[in-house]
Amino acid sequence: MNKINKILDLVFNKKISSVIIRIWILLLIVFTVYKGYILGWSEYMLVGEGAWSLRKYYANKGLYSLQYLNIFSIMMASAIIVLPLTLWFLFFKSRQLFKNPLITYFSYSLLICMSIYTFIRIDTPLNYYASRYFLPVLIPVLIILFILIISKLNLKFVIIPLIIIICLFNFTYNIILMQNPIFEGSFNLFNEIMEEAPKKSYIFLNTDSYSRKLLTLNLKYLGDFNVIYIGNGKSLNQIKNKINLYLEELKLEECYLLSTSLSGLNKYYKKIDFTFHVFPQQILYPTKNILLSKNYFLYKLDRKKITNLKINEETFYDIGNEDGIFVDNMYEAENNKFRWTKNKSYVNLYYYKKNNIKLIIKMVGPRPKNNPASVTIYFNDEKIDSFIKESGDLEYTIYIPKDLIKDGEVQKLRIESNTWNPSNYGYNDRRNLGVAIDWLKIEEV
Ligand SMILES: [Ca+2]
Repeated sequence: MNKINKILDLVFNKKISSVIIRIWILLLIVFTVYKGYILGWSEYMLVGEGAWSLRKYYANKGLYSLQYLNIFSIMMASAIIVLPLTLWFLFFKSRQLFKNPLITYFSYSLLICMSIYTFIRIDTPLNYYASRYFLPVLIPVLIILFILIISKLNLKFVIIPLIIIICLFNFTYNIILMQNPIFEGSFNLFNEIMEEAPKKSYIFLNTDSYSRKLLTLNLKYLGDFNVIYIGNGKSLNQIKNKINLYLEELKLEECYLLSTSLSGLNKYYKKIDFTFHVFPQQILYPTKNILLSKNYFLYKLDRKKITNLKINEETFYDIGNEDGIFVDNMYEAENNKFRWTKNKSYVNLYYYKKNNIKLIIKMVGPRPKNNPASVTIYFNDEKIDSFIKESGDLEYTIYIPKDLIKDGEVQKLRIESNTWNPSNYGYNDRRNLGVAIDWLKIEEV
């Protein structure tokens, strides 16, 4: 015990602690500058798995990369000025400050937390979400320490401007968030479902995970429904089997199926359009949200109807016009006519027969002379063709052997290409555009 006390005495001695803490702060700064340089100006951190694979979007991008440093989000979470001021005072007023052992204690605590988010983990892909790591301990410690420092140094004259800066910073975001509510409009969706399905019915969800989160609890509480999630699978046979198993197990005669992916079923459906907002995946706190839309398809089913469920094949896909269920990862529809692809975009083809087919893709839109699109087409993840698309219209035909078609499932078409940015050519459009697609057509051969 004596030894521990002696160590504590040393560590909390104001001269020694002022040396330790100043060296510590210097190390933090030097390390952060060094790693910031590595992150922003080298390819070293481009590799990473899981969430860290997102580094390919932000590493090696110069100053832009630095927003992804944890220290940057810690500053964002504490009104920008609190952390730099705290470190400044600890460094330059250390002797005076460490007369108060509480300040010494909180300074060590802060530096331990800061070390975790610098030495151990320097960056985060989504700082806005990562803020939750800082909130429980680091931010309270920082704020308490900051208050202790202000009162110890008797900095009355800076308190008013400080409060103004902090309030301005926080209220700016709060006001913007209040002006852009994200959960607007979903009540209509629940109402539309409740109009069709009586209370306490069984509803099977065959949806993406966003819809699962949105619908499961809300339908349970609002309509007293029994909600069962059966995955996001797109194979009709799997869905039929799953629902049949549940009906047998629960001894049910009837149920409902709500799906985001099975648009081509032959009957019994009500289509519900749903528009909703999401925050964009970006590093700073969101100041706007993006409007997205989805189509839900509601089916009323019993055992007989389930057995008879067949899919109407679609052979014509009009992109840009009511195409929400076909397209994935493309830009918004323009003039109800076409959509631009990104460097990787998808079209879901509701074609279920094992046939040799040809797929005709109609592309439109400009493209700079010195930068044509080099397009590669994948069908169910198999590379099947590649070609060059220059400015203007192009109807391109691709032959697909029946071996590549998945029986009874939705076929996935992936379109990859290099992109061009119109803002580099004098247009007021900062998107990275691939090719503009007007329609696709399947013909059996
Ligand atoms: Ca079209």
